[in-house]
Amino acid sequence: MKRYKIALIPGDGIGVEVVAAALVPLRTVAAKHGFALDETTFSWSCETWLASGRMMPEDGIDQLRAFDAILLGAVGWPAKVPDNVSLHGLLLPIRKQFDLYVNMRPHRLLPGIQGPLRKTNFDILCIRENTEGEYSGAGGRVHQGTANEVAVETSIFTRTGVERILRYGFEQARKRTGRLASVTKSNAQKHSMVFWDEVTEELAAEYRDVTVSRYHIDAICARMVTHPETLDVVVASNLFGDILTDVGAAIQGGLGFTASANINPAGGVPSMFEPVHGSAPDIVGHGKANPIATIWAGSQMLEHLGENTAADDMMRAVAEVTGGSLSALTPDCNGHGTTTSVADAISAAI
Ligand code: GGG
Repeated sequence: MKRYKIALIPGDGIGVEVVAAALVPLRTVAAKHGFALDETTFSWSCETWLASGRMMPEDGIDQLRAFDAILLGAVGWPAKVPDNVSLHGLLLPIRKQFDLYVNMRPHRLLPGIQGPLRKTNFDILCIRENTEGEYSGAGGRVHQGTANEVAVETSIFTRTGVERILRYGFEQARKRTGRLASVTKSNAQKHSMVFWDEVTEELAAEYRDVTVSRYHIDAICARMVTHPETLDVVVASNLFGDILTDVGAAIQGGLGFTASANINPAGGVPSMFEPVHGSAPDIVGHGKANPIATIWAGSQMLEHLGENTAADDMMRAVAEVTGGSLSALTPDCNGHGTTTSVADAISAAI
């Protein structure tokens, strides 16, 4: 029997609840399709930071290196730990150290889910650059606490970084409907974003079968609401992709539905799968968290591991449950279900 070593990082808040829930259908689908998930839990979180001053041990990245994949819940407990500390101490180092430069976030409505738009016929794959750009962490502050205080946050766009994420997007567009939207703000940002546009043009000459549209971030945010069906593969920088995928989450019914795959296409390191949502301290312990984003991320993980039939089976089961009685879903879908009852129903459908 094939066995996969899976590192679980439930993290903070509802991250703990949704990871525990997602494991139920994951174990069921693994048993059904004849493979095993060997799980190891790393309880790295804001609690770890409060106890040790670190979000993960110094050798945390090395501890994760031997795994086939990582399933992460959520990071952040702003009442006790500044959000920039928790993010730069756990999630971002994993993305950067393992060079998980592709962040793939699908946006489509599951059966039975209405969403806030009149339109339902959209299927968007957002591909966010995941290791550099506005999240580079380069910068600093001087003259802190004085009237002359200065804060500098430098975006870093390398040819390697921009070209490989766009190339990944072109390849995905080829596999889908042959349409790619490249997102910048190159009228205002005349260095980095003009460079992004130039690399897009260079690659477009190589991928003549792909139709390329260029959008400014503000325009594509609006388009995602008014004409989402006109978009297919969308490639954006780190920050723009993060913002845009919250719009994507909104149109697909909320953050409880949006999954995220952090991938190093070259392999050799564990890729990481997570729901897009955060730790949601306001609903912790209420059993209200929607587990579907994490279950969808689990399906992305299975696909990445090469267990495509199991991945499809899991999404079929998700669709069967969302397409059934809405009252069985969690309160974000106006249902009366709980995190565990939804996960159990998906497991039963498998
Ligand atoms: N599910 C992981 C999580 O907690 N995400 C919240 C977040 O703010 N992530 C930052 C990012 O993806 O850039």
